[in-house]
Amino acid sequence: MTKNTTKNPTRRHFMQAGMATSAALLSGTAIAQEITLEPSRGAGQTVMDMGYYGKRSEYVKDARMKGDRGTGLIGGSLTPLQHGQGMVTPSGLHFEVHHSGVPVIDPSEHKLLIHGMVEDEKIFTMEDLFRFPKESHFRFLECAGNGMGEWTSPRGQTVQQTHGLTSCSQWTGVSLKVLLNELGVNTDAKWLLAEGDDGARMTRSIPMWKALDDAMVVYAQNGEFLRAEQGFPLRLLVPGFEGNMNVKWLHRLEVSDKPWWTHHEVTEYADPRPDDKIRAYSFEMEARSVITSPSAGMKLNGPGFYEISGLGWSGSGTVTKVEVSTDNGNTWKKANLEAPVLPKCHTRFSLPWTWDGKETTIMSRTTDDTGYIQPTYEQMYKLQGPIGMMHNNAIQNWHIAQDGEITNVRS
Ligand SMILES: Nc1nc2c(c(=O)[nH]1)N[C@H]1C(S)=C(S)[C@@H](COP(=O)(O)O)O[C@H]1N2
Ligand SMILES: [Mo]
Repeated sequence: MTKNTTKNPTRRHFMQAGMATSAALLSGTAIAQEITLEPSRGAGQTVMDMGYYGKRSEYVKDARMKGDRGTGLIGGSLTPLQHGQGMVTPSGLHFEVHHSGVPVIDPSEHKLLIHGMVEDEKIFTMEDLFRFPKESHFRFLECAGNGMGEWTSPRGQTVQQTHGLTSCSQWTGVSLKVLLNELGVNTDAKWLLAEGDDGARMTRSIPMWKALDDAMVVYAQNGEFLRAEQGFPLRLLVPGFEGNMNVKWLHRLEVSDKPWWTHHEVTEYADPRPDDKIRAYSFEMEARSVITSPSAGMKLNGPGFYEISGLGWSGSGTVTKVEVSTDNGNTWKKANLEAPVLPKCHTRFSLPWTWDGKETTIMSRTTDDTGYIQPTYEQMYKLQGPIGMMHNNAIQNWHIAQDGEITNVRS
C-alpha cells in the first residue's frame, strides 16, 4: 500500500494497511479534537472532470510487471499478488500471456465458426452469442509456466515474480455445452479444436468431456466486456485447465474424434518426465497455494502481531484446507478460509501470527476435495523430474531474517 500523505500525520495510523501495530496511536479524544478543528477540503473533482470511466487514486501504483526467462514467460506480464485483497484480481492487473501480441478486433465483425463432426455447422456473430442464456462464474486462470523460473532454484524476488501468472475473475458468457447441443455433436466426437484469431493462431485440443462439462465461451470479465489482452471480444474458458488452453480471441471450434497434436501441445506445453517420456495433454493445474503477505521483498517492522494472508486454488476442484507453518515446516496450523470458497477459484486464507523476532521460514500447503495435497519440491521432482518447466505447484518458502527482511528460499 502506498504511504498515505494526509495533511494530519496522526491520521496516517488509521489508514495504513497490514503491518502497523496500534502502539503509536493518540487517544481517541485527542484525535477527535484534531479532526473537528481541521478545515474542510472544499469541493473535489466531479466524474465529469475526471473522465466517465473510473480511475484509481493517484496514490495507488500497483501494476503488472514484465515476465522474463528467470521469473516467468516471455511475452507475459505478472499480477502483483503481494498487494491483492480478497479473491478477485482487478481486470487491469490480470496477468497476461500472448504469443504474438494483442490483436485489435472489432466485435461487430467478429465471428465464431463451429464445424467438423456436428449435424449443423454454424457461424455465430457476437450478437448471436449475446442471445444465449448467460452464466457467470468466479474462476482462476493460471499459466502452466507459472513459477517456471523457480524450478531448479529460487530466483523471483517477490511473489509477483514467483507466482504472478495466476489471476481470478468473474467470467460471463455462454456454456459451451449449450452451444454444442444447438449444433448436435456426433456421438463419436471426442475432441474439440479451439483456434484464436491472433497472429499466433493459438490452437489447442480440448477433450469433449470437458467441453460438455464446465467450459464456456466468455465475453465479459468482472462485470464488463473482456479486456483486449484477455481476449476481447471472445475467449474460451476451460476452468482449472492450464492457461494456454483458454484460447483468446476465439474464432473457430472444430469437433473431431482425435486430438490435433498442435505446435503448442507438443513443444512448449508438453512436460519432460523423469522416465525420459514426455507428458502431453497435462490439463489440470493441480492444487497450489502461496503466502502473499508477508512475502519476499517485504520487511517485518519488528516482533509482534501480523496476519498471514495468501491464496489457495485447485484446477481439480475446491480448496478444502490450507495449512500454514511458521517454523520451517515443523508444525502446521489450519488457516481460516474466507468465504466464498468456490471450485476452480482463488480462495483467500489467513492466519493470525505473532512473530517473536527470531529467524524463521514460513510456508503454506493446500488440500483439495479430491484429497490431493500440494507437494514439496522433493515430492514434485519425483513425479515431474528435476528440470521441468510447466506445472510447478510446489510449496513456497519465505525466509524471515532477524531484521525482518523476507526472501525467497528453497528450505
Ligand atoms: N489466441 C491466443 N490465446 C491464448 C494465448 C495466445 O497467445 N493466443 N496465450 C495463452 C496462454 S499461454 C495463457 S497462460 C492464457 C493467459 O490468459 P490471460 O492473458 O487472459 O491471462 O491465454 C492463452 N490463450
Ligand atoms: Mo501460458
